Amino acid sequence: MITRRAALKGAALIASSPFIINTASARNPLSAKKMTAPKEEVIDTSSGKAVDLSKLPRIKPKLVAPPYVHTHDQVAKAGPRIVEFEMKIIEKEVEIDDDVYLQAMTYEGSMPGPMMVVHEGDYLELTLYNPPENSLQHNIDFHASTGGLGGGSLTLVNPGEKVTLRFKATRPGTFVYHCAPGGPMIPWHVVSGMSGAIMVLPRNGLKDQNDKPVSYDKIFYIGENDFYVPKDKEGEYKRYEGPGEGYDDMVNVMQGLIPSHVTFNGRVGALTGDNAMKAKVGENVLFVHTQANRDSRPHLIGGHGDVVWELGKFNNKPDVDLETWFIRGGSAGAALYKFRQPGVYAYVNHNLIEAVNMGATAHVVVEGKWNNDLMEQVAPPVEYAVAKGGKTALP
Ligand SMILES: [Cu+2]
Repeated sequence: MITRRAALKGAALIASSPFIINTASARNPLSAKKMTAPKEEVIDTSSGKAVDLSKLPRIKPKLVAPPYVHTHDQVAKAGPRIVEFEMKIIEKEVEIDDDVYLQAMTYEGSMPGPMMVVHEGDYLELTLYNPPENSLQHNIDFHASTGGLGGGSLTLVNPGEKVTLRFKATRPGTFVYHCAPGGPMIPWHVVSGMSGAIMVLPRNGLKDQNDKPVSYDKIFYIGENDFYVPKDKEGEYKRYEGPGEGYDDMVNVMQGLIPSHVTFNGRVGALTGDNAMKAKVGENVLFVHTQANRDSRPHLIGGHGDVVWELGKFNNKPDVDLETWFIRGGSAGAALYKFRQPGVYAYVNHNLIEAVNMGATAHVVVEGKWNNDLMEQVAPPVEYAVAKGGKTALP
């Protein structure tokens, strides 16, 4: 019998599939051979020994859209628990810049997807919904998890299906999650918006470079996306009816490795102007920065990274006093900074072409009193090369 799932995955039956593109049908820019799945891939876990977690308490935090993060304790108040989340995959058209549209694929409608926070030793249990109105197969690969392609093999869901995955958070740090539905679908879904981050906090909270406890008053979560929007012959950005329609064009742009846009939180200006992040002088702010596909170079203009987990993994000693830190594609890092001066800070990718011309700029508006000891304009601008006309010592 051919199940619906098999039909969706089987290349021979693609013509009859109601879905435009799925894992097996996509044209691989390199080789079709690479798409053959080895039989060892674990696509269900029923052969494993049952684990009894019935005694563990459960909580179910409500996810919130970035740059905000759901409420959480920094220091765990009790022992491990099961932290349940629900996420819906939403395919929708998004305006990523004025008059530039992307057929986006998202977790919960935002880019990046919402951040999940748990503590080391907790179990994260996610129910992932792929609503029937979607056109594609999706899944989730948690870099924080162990085995099963990060959960990717166990969470493939067709439109109209849901799945629940549980994994134990054994390594503290900030980690990327992203969609990875096989072969050339993987980069396409990721650069269409399907990535996010999870933070696994040490049970006793964060420690600085001297092993002293540190905490944050506020946390902001910034996801950088590289987008590859195709242009028509006139050089205008193209707009498509659905994700599948733009696939071939977008792959052509992607193969050049030069994005059309590099944005924070899914849109040029998503975190500037009225949407700027807000803080106060004296506040300790944790910036979590994620990039699922490409390298990024966070820099806070006018500030620093006081304590930076550049690799995002809290068992490693953090760096201090950084000017710019490096986020490898496929990772998330964290930087703690205490604001000492009021004003507007620009939080950028310090490839300045990407920041200014392509979109990777955010603002932090900081309230408080100016400190002239740290910086003072000793003399305001005055003209210094004064014209000689009208001045003479001659009799
Ligand atoms: Cu996907």
